[in-house]
Amino acid sequence: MRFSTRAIHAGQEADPTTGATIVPIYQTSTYTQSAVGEHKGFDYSRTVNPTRTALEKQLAALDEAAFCSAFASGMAATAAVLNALSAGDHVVVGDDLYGGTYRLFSRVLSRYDLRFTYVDMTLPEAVGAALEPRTKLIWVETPTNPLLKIVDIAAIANLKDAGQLLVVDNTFASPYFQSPLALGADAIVYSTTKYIGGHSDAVGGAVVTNDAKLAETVRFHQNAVGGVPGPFDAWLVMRGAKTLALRMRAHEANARGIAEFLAGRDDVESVFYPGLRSHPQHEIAKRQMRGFGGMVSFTLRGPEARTFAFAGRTRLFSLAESLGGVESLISLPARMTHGSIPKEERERRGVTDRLLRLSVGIEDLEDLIDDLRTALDATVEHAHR
Ligand code: P1T
Repeated sequence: MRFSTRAIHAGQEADPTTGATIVPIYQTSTYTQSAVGEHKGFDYSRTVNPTRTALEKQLAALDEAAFCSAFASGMAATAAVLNALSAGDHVVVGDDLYGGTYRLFSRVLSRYDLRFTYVDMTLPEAVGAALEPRTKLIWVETPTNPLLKIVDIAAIANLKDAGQLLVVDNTFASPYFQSPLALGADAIVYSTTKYIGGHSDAVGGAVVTNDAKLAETVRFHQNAVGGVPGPFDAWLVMRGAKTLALRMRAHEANARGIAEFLAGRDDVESVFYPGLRSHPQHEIAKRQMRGFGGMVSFTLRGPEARTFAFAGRTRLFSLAESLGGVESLISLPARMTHGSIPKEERERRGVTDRLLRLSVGIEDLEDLIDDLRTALDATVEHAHR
């Protein structure tokens, strides 16, 4: 079956008790047993819940994978993968990544004696050079947040040995535009809060894999640590995921239009969008993705004050964290999503106070461009000061 059919049908069997066509929200924490240990496969909702199970089957199918565990957030999903490691293990990580992932690695897990080396993953040789005998995990985000760098997943997969896991955070591309498992990754992590849920109304995460042993380890920690989504959130993510293909196509068409609009303005300094021919990894993106996604980052000419004024000036683009919903958002990563990375470190990586990030929604493109044009024109005097 093809993508949209899987998105709409996988895991979505009619309810066995009532025939309800849509999977019900099983809002229960527990299940009545007919005798001690005798039940219908459900004993306690941290361990298993039918609504969550339906979501997990659907999400596994989106990546044509065998296994999925759903989590209460993208961070809980990330933490569950890292739970597979032991003290003393080493991780190689990209140096441009979501600030919350950096915070989890640098301020929580490093206290458990896990070691992290950050490298520019657009250079596979830098990844190769960072590998150590104790390296157990290579953590890739691509496209990266917020600079939209593209990491060549297959090239990195070729570097690793059997004892090393390659995990790709596929949140920005979504399973519609990128299939990391087919490129050699061992597992995929999602924040389902973003494109998969798609409506900015639920927080969630997922780990997807074909590796039965890894799947069992993640499932064990899902239950043992307990970062599970409630039935209603699982249901919201599941409902959103059914329209992922339609939405991703619309996000991409709008993002492409906006990237081109911005690139054509004299008062815009640089535009980061993997779909632009000028993007340094455009060829890799073309090869490993089926589309370039809905995220666009850019910097304006002029002083920092203009960037701040502009960010507060758009009307359709709400100034807000997060991404991947139908509505457009604008953010200042250095002050918002990446604020937990120390300033010096952040700026070394290119996440300056002048970087703006758009999550381009699926409104009418002309309205979105009008909104940006109005805000740019209103702040243009700053640019020439
Ligand atoms: O917010 P949560 O569902 O826990 O997901 C964390 C996460 C993981 N991976 C990537 C690539 C992400 O972008 C995120 C969350 N990011 C934002 C909230 C943001 O605005 O960038």
